[in-house]
Amino acid sequence: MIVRKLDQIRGTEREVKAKTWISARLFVRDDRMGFSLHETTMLAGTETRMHYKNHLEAVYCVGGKGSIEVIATGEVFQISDGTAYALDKHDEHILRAETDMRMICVFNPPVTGQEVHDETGAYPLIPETTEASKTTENRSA
Ligand code: 9YT
Repeated sequence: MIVRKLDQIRGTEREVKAKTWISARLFVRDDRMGFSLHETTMLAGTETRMHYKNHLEAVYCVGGKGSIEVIATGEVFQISDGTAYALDKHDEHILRAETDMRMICVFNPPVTGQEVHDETGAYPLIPETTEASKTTENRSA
């Protein structure tokens, strides 16, 4: 059993701050669940273009409001507490936050926690290390 609290993640390397968002990674690849679980706050008044070519992502909004634009179709969906979306086609999209938006995100494959958005708004796939080194990874971080 692994139990984590946001309070334990704030201010550590598992909390990543970008210009338009702050994300706490509750579970990452090292936890060996097959997905990663994040709480991302999209900051009020910002827009973020993303394209996760290498990952599937599902997002559930539990606070705040804004919208998502699907680049391929031009569709815009309003997002508020209780709205979920799945980027099942690796959809390129723009998130616009009217207020701070509290988003619970799941990534498959899991992120390692070290990724940064590349110039296209994607995260690279980071190759697994050897079996030997996996056993020495720190699960308590
Ligand atoms: C809401 C959203 O798009 N979250 C993406 C994940 C976040 N950028 C992170 O944890 O890296």
